[in-house]
Amino acid sequence: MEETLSIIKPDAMERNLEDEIKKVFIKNNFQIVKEKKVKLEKKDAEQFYKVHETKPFYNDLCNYLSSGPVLVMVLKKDNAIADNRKLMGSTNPKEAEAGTIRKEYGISIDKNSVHGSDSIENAQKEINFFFKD
Ligand code: IDP
Ligand code: MG
Repeated sequence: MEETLSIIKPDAMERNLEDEIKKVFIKNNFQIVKEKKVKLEKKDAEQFYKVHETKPFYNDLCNYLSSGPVLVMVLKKDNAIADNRKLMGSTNPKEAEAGTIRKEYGISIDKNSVHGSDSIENAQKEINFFFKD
């Protein structure tokens, strides 16, 4: 089985969607093997999103991710990384397929409710970032 990192982002936490989104993962056969609620400092967000540091939206993105509590989870199932990306839907909720988390709950491209790792390498890095043990 494969593990991936998922984050319920501040816009969804703010709207009390934490339990509802967790149920979507469980219904889609993901096991939530680790979870913690954290409030990131901006420097943590900058490190987490370092791959985007040259993007014009980097500063806003880091301000946003550190603007309130987030729920960080390790999700496990066969093909967890790709299956989670599919379940999340496109980065822009307006372009996301019906039934995806971002289509259901996302507000805009920056407030799109969830993060999910995009590769085996990044999943491992992101899991270690939040759950070093
Ligand atoms: P992903 O979350 O679907 O993997 P990435 O390209 O890795 O998308 O971008 C990381 C996050 O940065 C997105 O989830 C989104 O919140 C934000 N983002 C991406 N592109 C834009 C943009 O063009 N404007 C504003 N925010 C963006
Ligand atoms: Mg990404």
